[in-house]
Amino acid sequence: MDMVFRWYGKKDDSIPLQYIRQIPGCKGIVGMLFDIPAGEVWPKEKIKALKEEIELSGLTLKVIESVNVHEDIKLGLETRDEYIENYKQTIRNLAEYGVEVICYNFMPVFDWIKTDLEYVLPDGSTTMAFEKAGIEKSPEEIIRDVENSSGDYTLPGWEPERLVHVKGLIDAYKDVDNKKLRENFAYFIKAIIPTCEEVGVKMAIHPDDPPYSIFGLPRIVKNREDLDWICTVVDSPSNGITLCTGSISEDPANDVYQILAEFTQRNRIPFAHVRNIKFIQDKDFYEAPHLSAEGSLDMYKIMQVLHDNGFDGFIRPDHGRMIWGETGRPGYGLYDRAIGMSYLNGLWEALEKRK
Ligand code: CS2
Ligand code: MN
Repeated sequence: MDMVFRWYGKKDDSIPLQYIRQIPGCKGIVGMLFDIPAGEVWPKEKIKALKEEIELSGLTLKVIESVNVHEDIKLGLETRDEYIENYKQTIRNLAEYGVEVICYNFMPVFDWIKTDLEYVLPDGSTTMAFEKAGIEKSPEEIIRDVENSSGDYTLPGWEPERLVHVKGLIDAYKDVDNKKLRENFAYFIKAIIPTCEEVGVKMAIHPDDPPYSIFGLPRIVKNREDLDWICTVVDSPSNGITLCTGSISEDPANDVYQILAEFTQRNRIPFAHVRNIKFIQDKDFYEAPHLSAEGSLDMYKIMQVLHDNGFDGFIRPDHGRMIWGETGRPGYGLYDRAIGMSYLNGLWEALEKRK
């Protein structure tokens, strides 16, 4: 198991790599090139520069999150072939610089949706939350809220230049139901997996967040059955999952422990996002501190299932709260994610030493 930490790059992340290096047990960076629009090839020089910068601070770059999938691929438009070719070239370029895992998602229009990015907890820290009442707002209102509370930061999947077209994007999906989206996914994954196998890269799809339909948009990474279908449509270890414990658990019908056990046994989880959530009522929740006692998930059990089924991929703590006066990109401060990583490392050590 390798513990890694997400970082947005020198220009887009205020956390110095050296600080990340100081988190005990942190081995590497989950990196990205923030300024390359979906559909374009990630240039080798930029990948090389990123890798060198990260390695200079004593960390590794083996995981990328995300290489985003162009909307035309998800919509199944004729132009998709060109974007798929570019995607394959990006995979080759990343492999050349030692990348082993590429996290991505296949969510129409929105990468993830929360209704509150500064939900205040009793201890005064802030976190992200999702409340159904909030989703009754229009997509435009939600976007405005996200933009207002994200300050100077661009959130992944919420690039302003893309979101001005949101209404048109949502309309474009009116003829794409879950069945059609699955077909479009199958077309994409069948096209890219041979390249991944050739260069030794594992694709790792992130579950939909939240894992049910929003604004009438189709969703195909919601539950065990969807994950099974994905793993079966191309039966290769290169066609894997980023098992995000928070996202998948946002539907209380999903049994996160069972899903982790099954797909670890099937060798299809090269990357795990491990975080806790706390249900407020029904499906409403906030992103809780990682500690089991603070949320609705049993984090010991999550780590135990991974450990006991021989998990040997990458793990990162997922979103953290904003604490100790820190400001910045919601979910991606330094402190609470560092605390989360230490806690997960502690659980893992206990599991290793347990008789
Ligand atoms: C992440 C997702 O920050 C997050 O919520 O878990 O945005 C994730 O990076 C993407 O869905 C992966 O493509
Ligand atoms: Mn996640």
